[in-house]
Amino acid sequence: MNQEQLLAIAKQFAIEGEIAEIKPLGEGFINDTFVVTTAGDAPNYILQRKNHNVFPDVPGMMDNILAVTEHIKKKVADPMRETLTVIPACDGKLYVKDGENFWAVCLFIADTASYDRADSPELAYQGGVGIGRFQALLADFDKPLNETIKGFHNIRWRFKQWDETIAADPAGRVKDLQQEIGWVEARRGEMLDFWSKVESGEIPTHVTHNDTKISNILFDKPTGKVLCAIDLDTVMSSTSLNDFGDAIRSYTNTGAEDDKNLDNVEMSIEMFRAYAEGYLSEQRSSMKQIELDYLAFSARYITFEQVLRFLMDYIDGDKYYRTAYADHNLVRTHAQYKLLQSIERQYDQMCAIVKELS
Ligand code: ADP
Ligand code: GN1
Ligand code: MG
Repeated sequence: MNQEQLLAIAKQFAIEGEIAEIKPLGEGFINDTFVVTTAGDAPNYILQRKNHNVFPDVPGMMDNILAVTEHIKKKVADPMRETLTVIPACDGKLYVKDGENFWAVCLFIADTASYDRADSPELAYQGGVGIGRFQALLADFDKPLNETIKGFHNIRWRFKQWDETIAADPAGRVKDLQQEIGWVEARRGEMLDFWSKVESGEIPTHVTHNDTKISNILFDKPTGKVLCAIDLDTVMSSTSLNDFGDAIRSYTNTGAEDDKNLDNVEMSIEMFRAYAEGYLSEQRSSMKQIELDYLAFSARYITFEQVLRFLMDYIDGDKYYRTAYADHNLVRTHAQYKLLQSIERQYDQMCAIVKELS
């Protein structure tokens, strides 16, 4: 997309001020994100092309985002900074449809920092506070939410997709992946056992974020404290354990999600403790015993799910995640599997920490 095309899209939103520049931001796996800078005192904006192959109902997704952010705004001291602000299009819709593509805009929150990895326990603690608070603010949200991605963290559904993808083998890669497929199959039973507890209602469901990696949290630059959860595309009803598990997958990894050097990848127990401490400081009193009992397990669950999803996409011929080179999804699979093994090795210690903190 060139500046002119981007400008033509941005101008269809109810943006204040004169647009000075539109620049790409970051390297998302799913959406394309741009910063819209305006001249003078007007605010800046985030413009996003939402990936409608991943999100089949972008209007429904935007309705979810508007509903939860309006709910949060009523409860916080600084409503323009402590959650996203959706900027509608000039015609009142929450998106602009341009051919095949859907676009959305929100306010750019200034004086914030975001990170790709946690480099201090203090940051991990703050991240835990951020997600704990996000869930607490939405605990009394009682409108139905659209299911923006079917069965997103439902491992029974993921195994259905997995079985179909392996049977179809569209890229002819299955024959070379027997070891990796074995990693997934060896854990099928325990993962389904956990999910049956969610299906039966034993583990309750709440409004959850569902994509809690560290880059989806904004921190306030002047104070270093957590400000808000962003990237609300996957806000849906699920177990809050998924938000904890996905954050642990991200904050505790001593390497990168796609590290080629597996020696870099371990689960840092120090970061685990810090994140759990922050999260429980907000959530401890509202959690059921069974949620505490499975808190540490959720890190195994979500990291396993990520191994399955990266490998499934590789088998499928790389259709879901954006990749930077030919076997990127396989590299991600190996790095996440190394992390899963590290989590499994330290699981007893993780359970002991949760017990101590709760
Ligand atoms: P993606 O779907 O590509 O992951 P995100 O919504 O997470 O897109 O945005 C990518 C990055 O852009 C974030 O990690 C953050 O650094 C920055 N960002 C996104 N929204 C805002 C915002 N409203 N204010 C400031 N920075 C933002
Ligand atoms: C994607 O959109 P982003 O980059 O925040 C993915 C997550 C994965 C993550 C892995 C909608 O998150 O589920 O955990 O990549 N989001 C979607 O880094 O599939
Ligand atoms: Mg993101």
